[in-house]
Amino acid sequence: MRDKILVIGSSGQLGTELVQKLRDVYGIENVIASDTKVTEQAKEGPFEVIDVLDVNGLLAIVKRHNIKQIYLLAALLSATAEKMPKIGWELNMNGLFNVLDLAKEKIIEKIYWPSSIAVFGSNTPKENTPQYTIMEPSTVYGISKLAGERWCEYYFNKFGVDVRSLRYPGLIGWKSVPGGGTTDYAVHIFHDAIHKGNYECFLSENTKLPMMFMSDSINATIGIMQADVNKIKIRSSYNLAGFSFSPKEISQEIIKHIPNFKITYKPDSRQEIADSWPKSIDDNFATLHWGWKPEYNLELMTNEMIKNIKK
Ligand code: AKB
Repeated sequence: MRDKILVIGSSGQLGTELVQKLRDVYGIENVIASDTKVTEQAKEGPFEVIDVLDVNGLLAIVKRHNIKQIYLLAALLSATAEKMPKIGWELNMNGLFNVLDLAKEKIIEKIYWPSSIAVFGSNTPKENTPQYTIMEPSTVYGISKLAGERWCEYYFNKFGVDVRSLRYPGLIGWKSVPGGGTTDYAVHIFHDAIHKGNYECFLSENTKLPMMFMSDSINATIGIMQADVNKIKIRSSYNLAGFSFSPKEISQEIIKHIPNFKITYKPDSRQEIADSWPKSIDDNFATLHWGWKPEYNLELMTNEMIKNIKK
């Protein structure tokens, strides 16, 4: 019998596509989607309402479905967590503890927990940011992700918890829209370009950030979870890279498809967050240890986004 998988926070940008792919791979009935309220996903397969901060509710559902693997996606992202620091810290940290403890107690066997490029800060080398380097995040989200990484490694070393993690760059997909992040502009720009012909960007034109097309991030996520246990040598979180661009560079790519597209710039509080993050990432360890390789670049991603949003 296959391991039953629970995806917590499954109706967000990543969860929407991850659940579909996990169900293709493991079967619809083996993947339980869950969020804090019922969403459209409930029509597509097993779905539960879960608040990850409610330990007893979480335990009851894990036992009812005999869950063996959890993908914990529920979190407040960078921009939202700055507005609600205490709630961001509480959700991002205590949610993780509740799931780590289920594995410590041997109730579940394997955890996926996403980290982020937000673990880096202004003093980190910006280009080709190495796996091991200065890490002084200046956002609530980044601080919670860095602390979470340390706890993941601690639970692995002390209790043998099989927790695996990736430091996602900005994720770009057409099936759902992100909310509360600093890299969100890279999705909104496509919708506005197609529907309105113009976009007002909340970051300045030369703000280069690491990004990734959604299908690559799904492949990386399932790839690290399926990798042989001996290949996972980093138990904090792996650097992960796709490609990097600035608002100006992505707008130039969009103009190849929509010649009249116009972008304007009105940086807001998210500019400071973006300025503290790396411009590009060295993900050599992910390649060496478990064979990570992205497929998409800026051009291929732009083609896919425009083709599918137009549909
Ligand atoms: C955000 O912008 O907050 C996220 C991230 C890079 O983790 N997309």
